[in-house]
Amino acid sequence: RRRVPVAPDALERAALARMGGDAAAYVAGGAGMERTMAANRAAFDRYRLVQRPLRDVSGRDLSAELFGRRLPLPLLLAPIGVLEMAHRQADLAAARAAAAEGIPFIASSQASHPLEAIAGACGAGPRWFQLYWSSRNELVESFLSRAERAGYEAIVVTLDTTELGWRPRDLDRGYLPFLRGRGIANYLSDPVFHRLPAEGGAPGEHPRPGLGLLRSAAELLRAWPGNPLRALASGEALRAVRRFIAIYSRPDLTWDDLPFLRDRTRLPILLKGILHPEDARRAVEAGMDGVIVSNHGGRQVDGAVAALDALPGVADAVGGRVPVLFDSGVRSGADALKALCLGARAVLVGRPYVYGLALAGEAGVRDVIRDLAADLDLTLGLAGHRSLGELDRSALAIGGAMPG
Ligand code: HOC
Repeated sequence: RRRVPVAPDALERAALARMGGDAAAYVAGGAGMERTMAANRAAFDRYRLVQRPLRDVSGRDLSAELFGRRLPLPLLLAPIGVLEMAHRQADLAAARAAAAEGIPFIASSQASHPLEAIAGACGAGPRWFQLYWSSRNELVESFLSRAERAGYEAIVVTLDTTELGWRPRDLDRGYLPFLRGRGIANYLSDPVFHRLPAEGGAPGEHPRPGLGLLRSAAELLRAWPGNPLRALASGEALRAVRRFIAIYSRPDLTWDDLPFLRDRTRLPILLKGILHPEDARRAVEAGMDGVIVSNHGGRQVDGAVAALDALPGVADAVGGRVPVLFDSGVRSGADALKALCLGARAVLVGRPYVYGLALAGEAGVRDVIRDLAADLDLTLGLAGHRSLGELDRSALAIGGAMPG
């Protein structure tokens, strides 16, 4: 099988070369001038590990507890849509890899397979379900009950993508890989989705004719009778895409909507996309069970605060009442360790596992998880710590200032 490089840059290069132009642009790209993506990486450099020798770091323990389950590692596979772009088996291969390593797989609403099939691929392994809060609450209810029946253990509500961000790389390529990736298989497997009214709102055309999702989707679908979106279109592709986007988008979502969700599931709910301490406090007050500090890997807002810079404030605001998880930019064991020191209970890994998937399917995802785990274990020990419970900000020099 194809070799999966250990070095993060080499991993990315090899995977993007294998995926090819359109898919590579979609996965690797971000919002606007990609300043948020750059800021996410740069933030890791402002926090430095301060090694503490002579502390017997044999017998290390990387386990973390989340919602009553002890995980062998403080890692989760982030929810990522349209994985079919990276590999034919998409979410199924990634879910099997996560299960083999004992870490949660967070299945995306935008998955390339029905959520039940992904649950099957997880076997006895932990799985969480990520929800895009559709404009149709009946679809939200349906996703929730399907997720509960399929044995998902938590719901992750992504709050920063109620509309798709401005992504120049994809706009210039007409979002072809996104549509080709069939990232709506999970929707198509939902009976409520099929019953929703044929016309759905007006998402708005792209301001520049010739560019953008709606226009390019229409062109693509006319040339491509096999695309599942076509089944919804009853002859008119543009109408089908417009309908899907109207169902997907929920720009009017507010804090007042959260009780709707709270009342409809017994599963823990985590809000993903929290950056402001005040929002973190509100999440806890609204009865949420966890928050995920994330800027969606820099894919939504250009020039946003680096997720790592937002983490300490969120952790302070939450004050240990619910777990805080971290997402956006983790590429190495040292990155994960810094997030754990700044208050994260565990971290989500995104693009790196897509790269492993693109290169070697399930085995490639396992390689990425194992490399990250080994790097984290070694770095933890060399920095002078034996378990995650020992970690806090005193293990870091922040912006050049030594602790204590
Ligand atoms: C039209 C809806 O999380 C990403 C995904 C978003 C997919 C939603 C597409 O690309 O960041």
